[in-house]
Amino acid sequence: MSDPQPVYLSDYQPPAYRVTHTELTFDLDPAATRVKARLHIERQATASADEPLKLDGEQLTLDALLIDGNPLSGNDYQVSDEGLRIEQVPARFTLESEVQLSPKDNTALEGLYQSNGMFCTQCEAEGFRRITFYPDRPDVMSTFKVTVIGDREREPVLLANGNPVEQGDLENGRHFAIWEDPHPKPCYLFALVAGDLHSVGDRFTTRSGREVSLQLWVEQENLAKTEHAMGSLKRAMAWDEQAYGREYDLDLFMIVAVNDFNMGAMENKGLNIFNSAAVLAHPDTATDGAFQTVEGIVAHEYFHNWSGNRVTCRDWFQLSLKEGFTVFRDQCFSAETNSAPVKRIQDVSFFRTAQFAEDAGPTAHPVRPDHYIEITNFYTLTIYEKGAEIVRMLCNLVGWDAFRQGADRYFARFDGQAVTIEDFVDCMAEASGLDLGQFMRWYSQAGTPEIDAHGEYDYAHGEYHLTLRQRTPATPGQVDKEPLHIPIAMGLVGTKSGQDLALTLDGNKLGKETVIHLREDEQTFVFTDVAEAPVPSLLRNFSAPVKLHFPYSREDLAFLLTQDSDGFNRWDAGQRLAMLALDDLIAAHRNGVEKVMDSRVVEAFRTLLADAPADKAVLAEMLTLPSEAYIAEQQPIVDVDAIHAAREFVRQSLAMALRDEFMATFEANRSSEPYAPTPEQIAQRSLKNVALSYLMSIEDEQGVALCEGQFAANHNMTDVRHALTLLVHSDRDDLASPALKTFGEKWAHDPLVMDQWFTIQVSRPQPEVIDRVKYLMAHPAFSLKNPNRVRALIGAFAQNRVNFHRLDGQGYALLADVVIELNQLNPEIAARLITPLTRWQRFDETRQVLMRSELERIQREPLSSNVYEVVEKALA
Ligand code: B3K
Ligand code: ZN
Repeated sequence: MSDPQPVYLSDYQPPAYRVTHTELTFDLDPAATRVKARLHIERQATASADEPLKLDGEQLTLDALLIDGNPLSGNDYQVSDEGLRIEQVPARFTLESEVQLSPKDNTALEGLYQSNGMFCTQCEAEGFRRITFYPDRPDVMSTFKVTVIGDREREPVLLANGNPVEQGDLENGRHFAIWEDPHPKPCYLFALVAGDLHSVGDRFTTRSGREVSLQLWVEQENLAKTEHAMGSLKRAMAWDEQAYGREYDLDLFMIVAVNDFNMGAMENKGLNIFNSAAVLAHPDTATDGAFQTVEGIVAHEYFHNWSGNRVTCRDWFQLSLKEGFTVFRDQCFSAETNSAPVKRIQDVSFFRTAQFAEDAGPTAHPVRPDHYIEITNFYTLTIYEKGAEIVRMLCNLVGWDAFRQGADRYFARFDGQAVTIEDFVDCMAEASGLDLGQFMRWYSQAGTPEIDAHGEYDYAHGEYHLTLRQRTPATPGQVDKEPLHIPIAMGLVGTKSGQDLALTLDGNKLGKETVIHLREDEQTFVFTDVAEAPVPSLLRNFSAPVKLHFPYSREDLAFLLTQDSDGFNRWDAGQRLAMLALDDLIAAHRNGVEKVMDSRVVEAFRTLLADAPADKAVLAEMLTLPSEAYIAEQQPIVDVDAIHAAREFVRQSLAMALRDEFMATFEANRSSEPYAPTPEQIAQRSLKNVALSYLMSIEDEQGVALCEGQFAANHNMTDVRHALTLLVHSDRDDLASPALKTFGEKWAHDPLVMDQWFTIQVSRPQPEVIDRVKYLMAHPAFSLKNPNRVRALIGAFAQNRVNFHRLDGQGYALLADVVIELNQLNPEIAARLITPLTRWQRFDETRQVLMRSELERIQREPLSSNVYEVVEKALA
């Protein structure tokens, strides 16, 4: 807890010693688990004979240490806070150690801990050092043999990675299981689970005929919530074979659901461990969104088996090598199993809201950072989502066929190795013949590039001149930025024909859509033989993670909204049009001027409703206004109240003007079909629920009745939750209170549903919410020790823009209090929770002072390295 020091990428040294084989024995006990390790260690040829052996280890009580069977005396080694050091070791030897640890006191949920009485592990990134002394770095890869000993009654099920080789009874009511994983792996992929678990099983036959047994392990009461995850797993296994030619490589694949988990899930070899929220789903308890999340995360973790496990990262600076690639893979999978345009719209809208904010704040960092204090703080939107956007750009630049060949090369060449981002990009360059030198800057340069575009149609010559200028704003520690290689997918839409025009650039006929490569600070592209005046459709399908500014008129946007052949850009045109109207209304609110609704937005929405696109899910997205968080990102100084007022005004104006259309849309999309999370049903429900939101925004009497009816009908959680949210967020306590009470009583036994109950209440726009948060923190279903509960209550409150940013600072103080308490219990979650406070520069002077003073209050505490790093950056 004293002045944590940064680690630098430039300091990377290959390991002096490797572990070729690891044998572990766990004698499980909540307060005193004993871990015996037998490590087969070899000095690397490149290391000198007097190189000391340094093993990582934290919070371990060392009871025995032997080299080749000979006990070491206290003078032969040193143990510090960071680990174990042995000055002299042979070139090749076995090291045996025995340590003791207390899983029940492990509230950080890293290493070996207990969740609801169940033993489980989380080792990525550096949790293994809390289990035994070991070179805890991803470039040390070893085979593992693991013996787990537990209580027959308390822990009837004993699991670890790989294949089961033996099990049996011991005396005193104990029993054991032995597992062997033949694939060398870094220790961050180690996993152990022991508890009273029940499984559902299934099978999958791989393309080459390997029979894989699939097991999903849960607590007994959750057995009915496993079907969707199992189906998702099988779809993911088939997809990876078909899309990437990747087969599963063991005879057994297991997923375990645990209640206390810091992240979504973990891709441990053969034994994925999941946050129960990311794996359990039942129509009565999970929304459509949750079903889709489960499918995406199950696929993501499965895909890691190749992109991450078989080929892993050399060091943690390369984290995006596995995460960016794997997110890209899961995005493509979900796009294929659901509505592809909607998947892209949802991903991009999240990205532009949350990752852009990260890039614009004090914790901005490159996709490959060059230093960190606490690697746990770098599991960020930049590493994951921007990393995925970079991989997507690569795919678009080289084309799918070359991309797939590049991926094949990568997996073949580096199988069983720990490698770097260059290794990946080199494979893509080799497969495509493209020079990706300049492209590599995407990995080292932080910040969101902005492109100022303008275009001119030359009637006399039938030419369209498109000029693009790029700049990337300074980010902490990176003032000067170099131009990036930016692929811009585009078309020119003829204003007369409404069609994509044929594109000719430098004499080359390019079809009706092309990707232009922006490489310089400024470039002009001259399209010739342009038959009519066009409106450009730029950055189609969000072909690069940039902000693109083009001086579109509202007429241009209304035109693109209906005419653009790119579904994503049609949606985006609607968002841009709404943004222009919102900007005016925000200004009106600030200046105390009467708000007037832009009739062009109303007419655009009327057209959408009358002449609806075939994909109802796309329509639902098009009818959804930019979120308050997204609007805030577009403002130079965030005025939370003006944004809220302006957005509400637009919602209500649309609802009043188009009341009958929304009513008709609602009626046309009601259904009493049995629930299924199919794309068609999800699309229909989302459209119906968007219509209901508009009706409820004006508390339309008939709308209220429909909403109450939907809540009471209890048809599925998507509809119930949506109706409950609308009732609770309305201004009517007579609607909110009884619904909350009914729901809370009905689901008191189900923590994941109670999380939704917490979130809905603390997201209310009404000002007394702050008291509600405090009251709910004392609710028996709440616990600061459970990350899901913290996210559902505290995390959700911090997203409640009008109330978190109250002018009396109470919202900030509440968050800081929780961060201070969690800093002791769970530093990883505490550090994540601070994020909204780190964005203080974006607000007005009064709020800046309040936010900073809370950060300073946190800074005065004795801090974990996690919280220390974030606060330090935020106040720098
Ligand atoms: N690889 C894990 C990350 C867990 C790290 C937690 N400190 C989840 C994933 O990306 O699949
Ligand atoms: Zn991942």
